[in-house]
Amino acid sequence: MIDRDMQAVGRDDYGNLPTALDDAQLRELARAIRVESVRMIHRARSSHLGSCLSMADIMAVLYGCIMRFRPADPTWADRDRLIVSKGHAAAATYATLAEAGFMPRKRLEEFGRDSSVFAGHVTHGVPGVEVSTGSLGHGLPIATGMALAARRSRAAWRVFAVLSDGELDEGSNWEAFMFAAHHGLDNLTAVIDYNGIQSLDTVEKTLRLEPLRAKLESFGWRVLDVDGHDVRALRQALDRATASTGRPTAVIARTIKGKGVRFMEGKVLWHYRPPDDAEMAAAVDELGAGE
Ligand SMILES: Cc1ncc(C[n+]2csc(CCOP(=O)(O)OP(=O)(O)O)c2C)c(N)n1
Ligand SMILES: [Mg+2]
Repeated sequence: MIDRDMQAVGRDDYGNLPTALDDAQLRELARAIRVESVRMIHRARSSHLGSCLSMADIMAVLYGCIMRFRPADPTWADRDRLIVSKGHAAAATYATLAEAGFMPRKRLEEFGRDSSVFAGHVTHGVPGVEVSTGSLGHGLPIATGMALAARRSRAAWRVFAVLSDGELDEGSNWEAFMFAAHHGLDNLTAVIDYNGIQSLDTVEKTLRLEPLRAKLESFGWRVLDVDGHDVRALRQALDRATASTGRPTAVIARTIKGKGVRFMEGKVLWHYRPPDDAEMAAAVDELGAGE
């Protein structure tokens, strides 16, 4: 196991994490993202903890073994780009970036403070953030444009977008799905955090998405369907996605909202509600960091 402090992991001359963390290290990274998310949202009395816990493994795998980036040089021209389209999951996004080395973990304490750049929705200006998000349905259209730009400039960098399932209610996504397939953007990967819950109810009751796989395939995408909490399965899917030729890839990552904290798992409540002191302590205890 790596040290809980990812800053201590051996890095190359550019401050990068080792190119590929192993499965145990990826799980440890995901756990660190979850613990930080709990603490940040508790401290700021903010929202969207369930959303953050849902995507921790996806973020760990993307930053731990898939994406190419240099934390000491966040705007390195050849970096892979990630758009976190479910921008309400800001705590997990900032925690991932801190764990990946873009900034000291201490900076996460700024989350939700007045006039801090660490706003409650993913905000450009935080080291490593490509684009501000939060208004759902914009991330994939932006990622698609970036992927087309990379293609046209013959650049080798890839584009990833992390979307939520409720977010697919936004019609703009479907225009982007159509556009990306039309242009054969095989440098684009969309990861859909498919937890089955949106703000107020289940996806099924709010606006049915199924059959999602068939819909995406009919739009011309390659589709991979995986357990979104199994780091090995995620890694294999994302490796396959980046090796895809001729078509963009969608990874349907089946997740549980609130994953890792039993009393939050699968509950709509924790979309908005921050944990109180006792709930925070119980959550951190269960995640294994102690207090
Ligand atoms: C355009 C737009 N409409 C409404 C909202 C308010 N809102 C915030 S999160 C959310 C849905 C959350 O569910 P989901 O998209 O499935 O994300 P999850 O938290 O489950 O990953 C909504 C409707 C928003 N951010 N943007
Ligand atoms: Mg959802």
